[in-house]
Amino acid sequence: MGLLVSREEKKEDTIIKVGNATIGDGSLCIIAGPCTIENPDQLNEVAEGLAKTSVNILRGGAYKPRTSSYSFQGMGKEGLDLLSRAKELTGLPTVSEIVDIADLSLFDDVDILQVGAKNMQNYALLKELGRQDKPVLLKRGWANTIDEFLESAEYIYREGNHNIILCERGIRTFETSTRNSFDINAIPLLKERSHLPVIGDPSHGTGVARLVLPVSLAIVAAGADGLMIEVHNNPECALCDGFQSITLEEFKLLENRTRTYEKIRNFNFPSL
Ligand SMILES: [Mn+2]
Repeated sequence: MGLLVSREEKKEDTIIKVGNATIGDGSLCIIAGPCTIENPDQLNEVAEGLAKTSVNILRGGAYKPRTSSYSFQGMGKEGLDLLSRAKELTGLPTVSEIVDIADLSLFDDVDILQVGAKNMQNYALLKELGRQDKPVLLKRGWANTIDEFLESAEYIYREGNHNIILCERGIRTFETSTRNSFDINAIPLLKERSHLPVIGDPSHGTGVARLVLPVSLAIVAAGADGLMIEVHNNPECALCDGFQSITLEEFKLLENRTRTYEKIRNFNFPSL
Protein backbone atom coordinates (compact mmCIF):
# COMPACT_ATOMS: atom_id res chain seq x y z
CA MET A 1 0.00 0.00 0.00
CA GLY A 2 1.26 3.43 -0.90
CA LEU A 3 1.71 6.09 1.76
CA LEU A 4 -1.05 8.69 2.17
CA VAL A 5 1.60 11.38 1.70
CA SER A 6 2.59 9.90 -1.68
CA ARG A 7 1.70 11.18 -5.14
CA GLU A 8 0.00 7.88 -5.95
CA GLU A 9 -2.53 8.51 -3.19
CA LYS A 10 -3.13 12.17 -4.10
CA LYS A 11 -2.13 13.74 -7.42
CA GLU A 12 -2.83 17.41 -6.66
CA ASP A 13 -0.31 19.47 -4.69
CA THR A 14 -1.22 20.15 -1.08
CA ILE A 15 -1.54 23.90 -0.59
CA ILE A 16 -1.22 25.33 2.91
CA LYS A 17 -2.46 28.79 3.91
CA VAL A 18 -1.18 30.52 7.03
CA GLY A 19 -2.24 34.13 7.56
CA ASN A 20 -1.34 35.93 4.35
CA ALA A 21 1.20 33.28 3.39
CA THR A 22 0.61 30.37 1.02
CA ILE A 23 2.90 27.36 0.69
CA GLY A 24 2.69 24.89 -2.17
CA ASP A 25 0.81 26.91 -4.82
CA GLY A 26 3.83 27.33 -7.09
CA SER A 27 5.00 30.58 -5.50
CA LEU A 28 8.11 30.89 -3.37
CA CYS A 29 7.38 31.20 0.35
CA ILE A 30 10.29 32.78 2.19
CA ILE A 31 10.62 32.04 5.91
CA ALA A 32 13.29 34.05 7.72
CA GLY A 33 14.37 35.13 11.18
CA PRO A 34 16.89 34.39 13.89
CA CYS A 35 17.91 30.84 14.78
CA THR A 36 17.21 31.68 18.42
CA ILE A 37 15.19 34.43 20.06
CA GLU A 38 17.70 36.12 22.37
CA ASN A 39 16.12 39.34 23.69
CA PRO A 40 13.42 41.88 22.70
CA ASP A 41 15.79 44.23 20.85
CA GLN A 42 17.33 41.45 18.75
CA LEU A 43 14.00 39.94 17.68
CA ASN A 44 12.32 43.29 17.02
CA GLU A 45 15.22 44.61 14.94
CA VAL A 46 15.26 41.48 12.77
CA ALA A 47 11.45 41.24 12.53
CA GLU A 48 10.98 44.91 11.64
CA GLY A 49 13.75 44.71 9.06
CA LEU A 50 12.23 41.60 7.51
CA ALA A 51 8.72 43.11 7.51
CA LYS A 52 10.02 45.71 5.03
CA THR A 53 10.93 42.92 2.59
CA SER A 54 8.81 40.33 0.75
CA VAL A 55 9.37 37.75 3.49
CA ASN A 56 6.25 35.62 4.07
CA ILE A 57 6.76 34.00 7.47
CA LEU A 58 8.84 34.90 10.55
CA ARG A 59 10.91 32.20 12.26
CA GLY A 60 12.40 32.24 15.74
CA GLY A 61 13.45 29.44 18.10
CA ALA A 62 12.46 29.50 21.77
CA TYR A 63 13.20 25.86 22.56
CA LYS A 64 16.58 24.78 21.21
CA PRO A 65 17.62 21.13 21.32
CA ARG A 66 21.36 21.83 21.33
CA THR A 67 24.03 19.18 20.86
CA SER A 68 25.79 20.31 24.03
CA SER A 69 23.73 20.44 27.21
CA TYR A 70 25.95 23.39 28.23
CA SER A 71 24.89 25.51 25.19
CA PHE A 72 22.11 28.12 25.47
CA GLN A 73 18.83 26.18 25.44
CA GLY A 74 16.56 29.04 24.33
CA MET A 75 14.31 31.50 26.18
CA GLY A 76 11.33 29.13 26.38
CA LYS A 77 7.95 30.68 27.15
CA GLU A 78 9.46 34.17 27.37
CA GLY A 79 10.81 33.73 23.85
CA LEU A 80 7.40 32.69 22.52
CA ASP A 81 5.87 35.79 24.15
CA LEU A 82 8.40 37.93 22.27
CA LEU A 83 7.54 36.10 19.06
CA SER A 84 3.84 36.89 19.64
CA ARG A 85 4.67 40.57 20.01
CA ALA A 86 6.79 40.50 16.84
CA LYS A 87 3.88 38.89 15.01
CA GLU A 88 1.55 41.63 16.22
CA LEU A 89 4.09 44.28 15.22
CA THR A 90 4.74 42.95 11.70
CA GLY A 91 1.55 41.06 10.80
CA LEU A 92 3.72 38.11 9.74
CA PRO A 93 2.68 34.54 10.60
CA THR A 94 5.24 32.66 12.70
CA VAL A 95 6.98 29.30 12.97
CA SER A 96 8.83 27.94 16.00
CA GLU A 97 10.20 24.57 17.05
CA ILE A 98 8.41 22.40 19.59
CA VAL A 99 10.50 19.73 21.33
CA ASP A 100 8.04 18.49 23.96
CA ILE A 101 4.31 17.99 23.50
CA ALA A 102 3.85 19.14 27.13
CA ASP A 103 4.71 22.67 25.90
CA LEU A 104 1.90 22.69 23.31
CA SER A 105 -0.36 25.19 25.10
CA LEU A 106 2.48 27.73 25.02
CA PHE A 107 2.39 27.57 21.20
CA ASP A 108 -1.24 28.79 20.88
CA ASP A 109 -0.16 31.94 19.06
CA VAL A 110 2.47 30.22 16.87
CA ASP A 111 1.10 29.53 13.37
CA ILE A 112 3.35 26.63 12.32
CA LEU A 113 4.86 24.01 14.64
CA GLN A 114 8.36 22.97 13.62
CA VAL A 115 9.83 19.54 14.25
CA GLY A 116 13.62 19.80 14.17
CA ALA A 117 16.01 17.37 12.46
CA LYS A 118 16.89 15.77 15.80
CA ASN A 119 13.22 14.90 16.37
CA MET A 120 12.31 13.62 12.91
CA GLN A 121 11.89 10.12 14.32
CA ASN A 122 10.32 11.13 17.64
CA TYR A 123 7.19 9.19 16.75
CA ALA A 124 5.29 10.02 19.95
CA LEU A 125 5.72 13.74 19.18
CA LEU A 126 4.78 13.23 15.50
CA LYS A 127 1.57 11.37 16.43
CA GLU A 128 0.52 14.11 18.85
CA LEU A 129 1.18 16.81 16.24
CA GLY A 130 -0.93 14.75 13.85
CA ARG A 131 -3.89 15.42 16.13
CA GLN A 132 -3.42 19.22 16.11
CA ASP A 133 -5.11 21.59 13.71
CA LYS A 134 -2.14 23.73 12.71
CA PRO A 135 0.52 23.11 10.06
CA VAL A 136 3.69 21.20 10.93
CA LEU A 137 7.07 21.97 9.37
CA LEU A 138 8.99 18.68 9.45
CA LYS A 139 12.76 18.78 8.98
CA ARG A 140 14.67 15.84 7.56
CA GLY A 141 17.13 14.22 9.94
CA TRP A 142 20.75 14.54 8.78
CA ALA A 143 21.21 10.77 8.62
CA ASN A 144 17.80 9.82 7.29
CA THR A 145 16.83 8.63 3.85
CA ILE A 146 14.05 10.13 1.76
CA ASP A 147 11.96 7.01 2.50
CA GLU A 148 12.39 7.45 6.25
CA PHE A 149 11.53 11.15 5.91
CA LEU A 150 8.25 10.33 4.15
CA GLU A 151 7.44 7.60 6.70
CA SER A 152 7.82 10.25 9.43
CA ALA A 153 5.48 12.63 7.59
CA GLU A 154 3.02 9.72 7.38
CA TYR A 155 2.95 9.48 11.21
CA ILE A 156 1.53 13.04 11.29
CA TYR A 157 -0.69 12.72 8.23
CA ARG A 158 -2.52 9.53 9.17
CA GLU A 159 -3.58 11.02 12.52
CA GLY A 160 -5.60 13.61 10.58
CA ASN A 161 -3.28 16.61 10.21
CA HIS A 162 -2.66 16.93 6.46
CA ASN A 163 -0.91 20.30 6.57
CA ILE A 164 2.72 19.21 6.56
CA ILE A 165 5.66 21.07 5.04
CA LEU A 166 8.74 18.96 4.26
CA CYS A 167 12.08 20.70 4.83
CA GLU A 168 15.40 19.49 3.41
CA ARG A 169 18.21 20.86 5.60
CA GLY A 170 21.31 18.95 4.54
CA ILE A 171 22.70 15.55 5.42
CA ARG A 172 25.91 14.46 7.11
CA THR A 173 28.60 13.25 4.70
CA PHE A 174 32.41 12.82 4.77
CA GLU A 175 32.76 16.51 3.84
CA THR A 176 34.07 18.67 6.68
CA SER A 177 34.30 22.07 4.91
CA THR A 178 30.58 22.57 5.47
CA ARG A 179 28.32 21.73 8.42
CA ASN A 180 26.15 19.49 6.23
CA SER A 181 25.95 18.66 2.52
CA PHE A 182 22.78 20.19 1.15
CA ASP A 183 20.98 17.38 -0.68
CA ILE A 184 19.67 19.24 -3.72
CA ASN A 185 18.41 15.92 -5.15
CA ALA A 186 15.86 15.77 -2.34
CA ILE A 187 13.93 18.80 -3.66
CA PRO A 188 12.75 17.45 -7.04
CA LEU A 189 12.64 13.89 -5.67
CA LEU A 190 10.33 14.80 -2.77
CA LYS A 191 8.14 16.87 -5.12
CA GLU A 192 7.86 13.82 -7.36
CA ARG A 193 7.22 11.32 -4.56
CA SER A 194 4.86 13.42 -2.42
CA HIS A 195 2.06 15.96 -2.82
CA LEU A 196 3.25 17.87 0.27
CA PRO A 197 5.05 21.22 -0.12
CA VAL A 198 8.86 21.04 0.01
CA ILE A 199 11.16 23.79 1.23
CA GLY A 200 14.95 24.06 1.62
CA ASP A 201 17.06 25.35 4.51
CA PRO A 202 20.45 26.44 3.13
CA SER A 203 21.53 27.90 6.51
CA HIS A 204 21.82 24.50 8.19
CA GLY A 205 22.41 22.85 4.81
CA THR A 206 25.76 24.62 4.50
CA GLY A 207 26.58 26.09 7.90
CA VAL A 208 28.45 28.86 6.07
CA ALA A 209 26.83 32.31 5.73
CA ARG A 210 28.47 33.14 2.38
CA LEU A 211 27.11 29.91 0.82
CA VAL A 212 23.51 30.67 1.79
CA LEU A 213 22.77 32.84 -1.26
CA PRO A 214 24.13 30.54 -4.01
CA VAL A 215 22.54 27.44 -2.43
CA SER A 216 19.23 29.33 -2.07
CA LEU A 217 19.26 29.98 -5.82
CA ALA A 218 19.86 26.27 -6.46
CA ILE A 219 16.93 25.38 -4.18
CA VAL A 220 14.58 27.75 -6.02
CA ALA A 221 15.77 26.53 -9.42
CA ALA A 222 15.21 22.92 -8.31
CA GLY A 223 11.52 23.70 -7.75
CA ALA A 224 11.15 24.16 -3.99
CA ASP A 225 8.03 25.78 -2.56
CA GLY A 226 10.02 27.84 -0.12
CA LEU A 227 13.19 28.72 1.72
CA MET A 228 14.00 28.92 5.40
CA ILE A 229 16.81 31.38 6.13
CA GLU A 230 18.55 32.33 9.39
CA VAL A 231 18.91 36.11 9.68
CA HIS A 232 20.53 37.99 12.58
CA ASN A 233 21.05 41.68 13.30
CA ASN A 234 24.59 40.93 14.49
CA PRO A 235 25.68 37.41 13.46
CA GLU A 236 29.07 37.66 15.19
CA CYS A 237 27.36 37.97 18.56
CA ALA A 238 24.57 35.44 17.95
CA LEU A 239 24.00 32.96 20.78
CA CYS A 240 23.35 30.18 18.26
CA ASP A 241 24.36 29.50 14.64
CA GLY A 242 25.91 32.93 14.01
CA PHE A 243 28.39 31.45 11.51
CA GLN A 244 25.53 30.52 9.17
CA SER A 245 23.30 33.55 9.79
CA ILE A 246 23.15 36.36 7.26
CA THR A 247 22.58 40.05 7.98
CA LEU A 248 19.47 42.01 6.97
CA GLU A 249 21.51 43.66 4.20
CA GLU A 250 22.58 40.27 2.85
CA PHE A 251 19.00 39.06 3.14
CA LYS A 252 17.79 41.91 0.90
CA LEU A 253 20.18 40.75 -1.82
CA LEU A 254 19.06 37.13 -1.34
CA GLU A 255 15.40 38.17 -1.52
CA ASN A 256 16.01 40.12 -4.70
CA ARG A 257 17.90 37.31 -6.45
CA THR A 258 15.60 34.48 -5.37
CA ARG A 259 12.46 36.43 -6.40
CA THR A 260 14.04 36.86 -9.85
CA TYR A 261 14.65 33.10 -10.04
CA GLU A 262 11.06 32.52 -8.91
CA LYS A 263 9.78 34.63 -11.82
CA ILE A 264 11.98 32.81 -14.34
CA ARG A 265 10.95 29.33 -13.22
CA ASN A 266 7.26 30.25 -13.12
CA PHE A 267 7.32 31.93 -16.51
CA ASN A 268 5.37 29.97 -19.10
CA PHE A 269 7.45 30.20 -22.23
CA PRO A 270 5.13 30.62 -25.23
CA SER A 271 5.33 27.66 -27.56
CA LEU A 272 6.71 28.36 -31.01
MN1 LIG B 1 19.77 27.16 13.76
